[in-house]
Amino acid sequence: MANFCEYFKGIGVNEPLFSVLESIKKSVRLISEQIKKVDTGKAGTKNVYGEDQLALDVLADKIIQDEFKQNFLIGLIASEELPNEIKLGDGEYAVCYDPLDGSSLVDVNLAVGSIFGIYKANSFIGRTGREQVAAVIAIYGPRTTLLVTTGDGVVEFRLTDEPRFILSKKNIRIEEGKMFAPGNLRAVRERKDYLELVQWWMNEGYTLRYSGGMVPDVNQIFLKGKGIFAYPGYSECPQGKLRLLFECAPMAFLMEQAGGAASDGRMSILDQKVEHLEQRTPIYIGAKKEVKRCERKLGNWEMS
Ligand code: P6P
Repeated sequence: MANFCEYFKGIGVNEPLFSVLESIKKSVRLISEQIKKVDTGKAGTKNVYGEDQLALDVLADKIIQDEFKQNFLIGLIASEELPNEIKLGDGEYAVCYDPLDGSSLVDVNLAVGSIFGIYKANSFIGRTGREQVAAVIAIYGPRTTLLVTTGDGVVEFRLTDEPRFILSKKNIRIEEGKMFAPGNLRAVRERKDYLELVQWWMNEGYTLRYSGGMVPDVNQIFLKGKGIFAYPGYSECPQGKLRLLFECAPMAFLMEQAGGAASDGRMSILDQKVEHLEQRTPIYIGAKKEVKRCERKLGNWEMS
């Protein structure tokens, strides 16, 4: 099987973008090694959302920052764990990332992930996800894998014992099939539209697949080639919990590249403009037909 370099050179990815992907790849390998051995306790600090940071959150962020600071092509970064975007230099690439999404799942030994969105920009403010030139998710599970798109479809790489990332799946596509990942289920207490949709999925015999980690939950949709992940808003958080820039936009780019869709209930996630780094959005991501169903059933909800 092709390795990371052979694959991207083979599809004509230019040297600068490949160099950025290499920096991401190396940081993922280092994080994968640390997850296995580092304490899963709290770091004693909070992120910009007031959420307790775990030692692993802080460590993963440091690993990524250290890697990116060594790549002069990366001129701007933004991390879900930091309050502001950081200018590193004059590099043409801007990389936003969630260093360890779902990190609290590590202490119950469930899979977690990292999420990266790559732009050519000198600020993330004002961008839309459609401007991304690449997106990567890393899944730290029984295996460490990467799903990558540079705008030419979606492929998977698997980390071997060498360690090396080898191409493990090409041309990942989303078709149809009955699998659902209903996030924020607590919302059904007030959102009858969501309650009715969840009941519809159950009555139709959909298979429930929800771990509480967005990366493994959406990765499952990519690899099974079917399904829908939903995380709606409700009165306590009208825009939902998930962040546009760090989580939803990179996932949406990958999903559209695999023939799926991602919506906030009314428009493509990729067409939402980033007004501020902490921006959250409801998200319905997966097979096109499933996303359309969510738009029909949930798209008219307004905070009452
Ligand atoms: P809930 C993890 O904390 C996360 O940010 C996503 O990875 C995941 O999809 C979501 O929150 C889970 O949220 O409300 O089910 O705990």
